[in-house]
Amino acid sequence: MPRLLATQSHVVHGYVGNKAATFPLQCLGWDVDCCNSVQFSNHTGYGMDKVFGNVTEKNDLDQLLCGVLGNFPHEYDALLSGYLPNKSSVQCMGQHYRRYRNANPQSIWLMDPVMGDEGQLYVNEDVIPEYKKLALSPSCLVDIITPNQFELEILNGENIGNSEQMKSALLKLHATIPVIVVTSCDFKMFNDPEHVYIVTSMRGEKPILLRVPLIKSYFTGVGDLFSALLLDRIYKLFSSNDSSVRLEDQVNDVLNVIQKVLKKTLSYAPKLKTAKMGSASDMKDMELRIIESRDLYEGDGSTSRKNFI
Ligand code: PXL
Repeated sequence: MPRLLATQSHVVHGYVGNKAATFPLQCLGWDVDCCNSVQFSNHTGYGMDKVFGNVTEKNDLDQLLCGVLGNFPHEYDALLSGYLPNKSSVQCMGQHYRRYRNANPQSIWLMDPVMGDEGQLYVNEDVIPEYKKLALSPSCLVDIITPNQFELEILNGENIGNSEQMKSALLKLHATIPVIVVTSCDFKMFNDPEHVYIVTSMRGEKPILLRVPLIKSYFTGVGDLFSALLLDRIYKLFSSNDSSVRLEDQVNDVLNVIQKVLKKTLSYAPKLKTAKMGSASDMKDMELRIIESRDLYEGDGSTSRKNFI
């Protein structure tokens, strides 16, 4: 059974961070260990006046990661990192994961550099230089990174307005990281508000563009579910010696699963509607139906390339 360490949010109610990642990964046969970067009552989309709980203090996060990686120095096949609220939590995760990954070269590390979306930051600004250091250092040991376009622009220090600029941002990041999946591009770049565009890029190969129909609502935790499922598929891709299995097919498969999970989630909402961020009842209706989707995570093995452009 493959084993994974995930460092990201815990929410008591609902499904983001480790709550969105753990059960799907367990369904896929992973033994999942969780280190919680925050413990909140619910996700922040409910409105900051409705979020209770705490950020895991620097010393506590350090102790937890020191303890688990000290006690079990060769336990994990994969490392996953997601939402980390501030500079010291990014630094702490980075130091421990780097050390582990260096001592266990067969393991893989997926880093989702969660900073914000569509021009808006939703973590402390001081995480930016830390993520830049982690992702761009010549001794970077991250295997897979999953920024959205806004996060890629932050890492790159330049806006991306066309496909040439996208290619050059990818090339720059490939100097340190072999696999990049840009999880959503600015729709203005494609003049197509009906679809979400995704770029998958393997170092040394031509980037590939995929798109899926946009479901007009406001879901939270989709990125966390995406990174968990992608890590599962990439781990299996790297461990199989079958060279006909390709990254873009794995990403395509994960996108199909996510679409089904979102449709399943909508099917339980009282009425089909567009949820608004900050509305507590809308947020509750749009909590991902992680349990109800249990039969979807494997994917259907479909080789349909309908999402490819
Ligand atoms: O990645 C989504 C996420 C993770 N963690 C917390 C959040 C959110 C999105 O709102 O509030 C605490």
